[in-house]
Amino acid sequence: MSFYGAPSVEVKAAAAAARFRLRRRGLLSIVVAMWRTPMSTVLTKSDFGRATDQIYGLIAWISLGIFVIVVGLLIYALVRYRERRPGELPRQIRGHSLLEIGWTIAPALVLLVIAIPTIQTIFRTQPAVEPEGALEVTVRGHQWWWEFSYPALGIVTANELHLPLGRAAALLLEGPDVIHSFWVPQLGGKRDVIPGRLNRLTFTPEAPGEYLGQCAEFCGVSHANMRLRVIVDGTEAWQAWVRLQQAPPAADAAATEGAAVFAKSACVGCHTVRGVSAGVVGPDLTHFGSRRTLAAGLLPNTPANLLAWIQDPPAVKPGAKMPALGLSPAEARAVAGYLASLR
Ligand code: HEC
Ligand SMILES: [Cu+2]
Repeated sequence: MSFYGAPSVEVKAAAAAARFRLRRRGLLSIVVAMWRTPMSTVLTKSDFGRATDQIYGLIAWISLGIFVIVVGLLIYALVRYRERRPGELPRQIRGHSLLEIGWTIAPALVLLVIAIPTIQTIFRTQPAVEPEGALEVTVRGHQWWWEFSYPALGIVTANELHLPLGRAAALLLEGPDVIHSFWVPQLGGKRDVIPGRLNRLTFTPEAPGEYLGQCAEFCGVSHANMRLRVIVDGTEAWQAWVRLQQAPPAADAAATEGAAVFAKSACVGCHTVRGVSAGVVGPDLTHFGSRRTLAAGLLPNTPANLLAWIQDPPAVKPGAKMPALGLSPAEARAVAGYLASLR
């Protein structure tokens, strides 16, 4: 399978279809695409997002007002002072103090009107203390994947952050290597993840769904492949997910061969499967089979993708910190089957 060679037939066909649609519907389709984008900052689904959106809205209305005033004055001047007789100039004004003071103060006032709610919102969205009943999650940015741990629940997972609907999530951001930035546009806020420093991001998800995110601070060769998703669950789905994650890993009885390969390979040095190994270099794999994606949202978690990954990670994801371990095809298939069964 080639991920970085020439684009595949499907990719070319999809691009051609998109170009065709674009030509047919032109501007409208671009507007629709912007509106439907899964990473839009203006289609917010959290209190934090709404707070920043209100400022966008205010700025947009102020800008519209200024636009109307400026264009109105421009049209007035064009008509009122147009050249009536050849060579005739309107009365020239220079050094009109009132005008000059006016057009200096007006922009300053506009900035002030924008600054007040902006500063208020910055303080409001950075609470010094966690809101009552918040769910605490430690987010660790690694080159090039995300680790999520829920200290109160004893859960550790990667790349897919599950949160309960309507409950404040208090994220504590830190990282072991370089600076990353946690960004899920629809949930609002972009926050740097800085080694040696604990940053906080607090928001309350307001609609169930799956929200895409992306590392937003260049962090090396696979920065663009450092994606994440936040899955906001209703009460039942959330409780079911917590129960599943807290349960011990439940490998298929048929996967004993794969379990043996895992246990005797280098895998155990880098990965945790609760009760089996305790590596911390790579993602916790205790319930890997329950994840939708692989390698920080790069690929859907399918048997074929998993096999390709286990055989040669850097071929799938440039620079990946998991080396190709030279497993035989049979071993790779067995261990892939074992991991997929860890639900
Ligand atoms: C040197 C440490 C190291 C070793 C050894 C290692 N891995 Fe990994 N593994 C990683 C790292 C780091 C990642 C995260 C890569 C990324 O997404 O950028 C990873 C990712 C993975 C993932 C994807 C997890 C996810 O949720 O996206 C799987 C599956 C996996 N490894 C399986 C294995 C298996 C099976 C072995 C043994 C054959 C193994 N790993 C050996 C470090 C290692
Ligand atoms: Cu990055």
